[in-house]
Amino acid sequence: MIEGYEQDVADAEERLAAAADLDAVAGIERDMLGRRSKFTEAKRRLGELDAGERAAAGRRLNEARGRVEAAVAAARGRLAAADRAERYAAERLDLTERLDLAERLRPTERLHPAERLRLAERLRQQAVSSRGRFHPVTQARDRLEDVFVGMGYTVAEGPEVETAWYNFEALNIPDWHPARGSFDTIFVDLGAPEEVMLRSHTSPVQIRVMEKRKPPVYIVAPGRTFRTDTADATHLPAFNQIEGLAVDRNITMGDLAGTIDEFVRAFFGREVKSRLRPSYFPFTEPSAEFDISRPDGSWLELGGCGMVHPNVLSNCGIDPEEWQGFAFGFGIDRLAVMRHEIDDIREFVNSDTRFLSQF
Ligand code: FA5
Repeated sequence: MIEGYEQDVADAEERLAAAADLDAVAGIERDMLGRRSKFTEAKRRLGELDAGERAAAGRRLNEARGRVEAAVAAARGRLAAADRAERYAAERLDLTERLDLAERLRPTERLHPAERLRLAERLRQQAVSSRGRFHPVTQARDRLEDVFVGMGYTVAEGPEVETAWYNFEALNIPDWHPARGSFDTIFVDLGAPEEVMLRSHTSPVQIRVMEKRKPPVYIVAPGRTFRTDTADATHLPAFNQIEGLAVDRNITMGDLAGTIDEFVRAFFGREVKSRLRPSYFPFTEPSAEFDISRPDGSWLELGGCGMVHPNVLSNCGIDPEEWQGFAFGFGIDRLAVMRHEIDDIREFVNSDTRFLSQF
């Protein structure tokens, strides 16, 4: 009674691996492990064996059941994943769909006018409630602008394609400087003699603003930035930064710390812990990196900041003896991740409306 399982188990494994749906798996499980199965029957009859034989037979039986159970679990896992993928594909929204009310009302032509009116109003409300909304990163950008405008800053912009002068040199990063390597720059070949690239940070906007405007200057510059970074839970190759620049008389590191503190409170609207760590950027001296605490107690780096380097001011025709400044550059996508307690920054670019409609 305990022989011949090897073949039964191998057959079951094969059938489970080929099972096309969860019902088929349940059927095989019932046949093999159910109350009326050969295994259950054999277990009942173990008592008929003498003690020596019983232990060995019991072990063999358990082993065989274990293999079938494992194959059932594997088949369920495989089919559940396939089912999920299929459901996601089926539920995907066609964002080009147009809500054509006139078309949808055509079958109601024979209804009483009052009834038609009620129906039209219901359809209109449905259309309004399924209307699109701003992407959470755009919402974060708007909110950041509001916070800084409230603090007296104006909003500046710069191009996404930059020359080496703006992206690096004017920022005190000459071409021999090792810091150039740390920006993982994406270069663009436009056939021009000068080096052209997708900007690797929003700091070039500092230069563009200071070239045109004389101090005092208080600006923020949000925008897209690009690096050869591989996407992971905290990185995207195309991401957003917000640059801040304040140039005035008698500006100190204390003003910088106070500004960051104020912005964190206004942006998050709750108590979050933040810290400044000494760091290095060629365009600021001294420099710091700015982290905020995650719910699990770990720290996420949000950006860099520091006192504008005198060479950067001079490069823009501003006398560093007379004027001082501070600057910062934060990742907007990371700010949005923190604000909504999202685990993976890649969610922002998957364009899954079920995810995006939560914000
Ligand atoms: C800079 O880009 C400096 N320009 C910041 C700065 C400005 C310093 C002004 C001093 C004065 P960094 O490479 O550390 O520094 O990037 C700043 C922030 O951008 C990071 O802290 C992070 O929040 C965000 N960031 C950088 N790379 C990525 C990426 N691949 N994906 C998402 N966010 C990123």
